[in-house]
Amino acid sequence: MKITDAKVFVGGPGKNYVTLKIETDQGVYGLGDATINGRETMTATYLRDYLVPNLIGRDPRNSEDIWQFFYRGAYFRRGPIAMAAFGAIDVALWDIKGKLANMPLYQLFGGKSREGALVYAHATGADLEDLMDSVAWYVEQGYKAVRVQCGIPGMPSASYGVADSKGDNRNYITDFSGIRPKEEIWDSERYMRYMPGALAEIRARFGPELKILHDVHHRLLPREAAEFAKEVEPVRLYWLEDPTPADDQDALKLIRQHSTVPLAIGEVFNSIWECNKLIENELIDFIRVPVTHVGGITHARRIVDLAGLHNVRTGFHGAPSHSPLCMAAQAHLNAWAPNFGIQEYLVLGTPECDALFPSEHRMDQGLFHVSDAPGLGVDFDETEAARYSYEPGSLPVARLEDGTLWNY
Ligand code: KDG
Ligand code: MG
Repeated sequence: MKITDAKVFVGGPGKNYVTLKIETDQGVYGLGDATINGRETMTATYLRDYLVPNLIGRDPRNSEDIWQFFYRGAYFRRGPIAMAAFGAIDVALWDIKGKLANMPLYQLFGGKSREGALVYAHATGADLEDLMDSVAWYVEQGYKAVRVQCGIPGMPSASYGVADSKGDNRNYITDFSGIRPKEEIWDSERYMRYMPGALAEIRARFGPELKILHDVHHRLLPREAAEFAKEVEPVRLYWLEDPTPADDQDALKLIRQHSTVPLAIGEVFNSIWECNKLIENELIDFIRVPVTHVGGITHARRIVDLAGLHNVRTGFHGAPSHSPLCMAAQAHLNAWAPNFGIQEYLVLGTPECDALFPSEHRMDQGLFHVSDAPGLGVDFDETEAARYSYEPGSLPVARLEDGTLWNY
């Protein structure tokens, strides 16, 4: 069996999804996602110029050898672009493997460990009242876990992840269009004075059962993060995400020494080498890697297994930066992984997105039910894809009030 062609598509409804389709001489094809927010043309170019020419003629069933060829064969290893590009290839090869076996991918991993995987939704508000309405909307839809982000009084611009309306019709206040990033102003002191009380009010309003998550989005210094984590302990968060950048990994010890709040980190990591020490030293509780950005299923499984040995659960990244193909790869891992925790959920559900990526995956009452179709269980409609093209866009940057560039 041989790979005969591989095509790369860039575009989608409101997002520059980078979609890879690998074709074979047996008519079976596989799909993968190489979307990387704000850098989409780079994974597309890496695939088209370097990886695809090296794929043609290979046996698609040898996904491990192909992974090793691209990883070890690239003398300058890793990095987000390379790993996301192999990630798309790897997921597409697993899709082919599942279709050849006539089995959904979770069966190839070891079968289902659960029916329905817990997901969390994004509730946001320009202010706390607006956020409370947004949380209430998700609770009414049956969600059991909700991430909460709201505007901070007096903060000159929106804080991370805030949207201006409720329910499923939300627009992030930040404008992601244009190649030059928008700039937001951040103030850690205002945030630290306001947010612990706001989280306590959310807990008081929604009671003990709701799983509440909060994303600090790398904005605090390690000492501030430790103080914040200590202060929010009574809220009993399901997790506190990215309280400080994980570049300085030893700094996370400071948070652990001062608080038992569960920590979720890793959405910007692209290999096991960025999280093995955090996992082995049990400095985190949830590993947030997105499957395609860590080189696909082959490498993600190694991270999941290592995490399982150290009581670290999965909480795969699922922001709209990933297409339903990445989400499907994660859904199959979520169905199987003995150390599954929760899945971030945003992508599936809009009619345009469903038309581009048809699938039988189903969300019900805050649980994700993986499809039993062979392979990933998601297709890609090339006629729909022809409606879209690359739109220049960029993630914003953050500055302090005095102009100092900060962590976004
Ligand atoms: O691409 C960057 C976004 O996906 C990221 O900012 C979202 O922090 C995020 C999250 O937790 O989903
Ligand atoms: Mg995050």
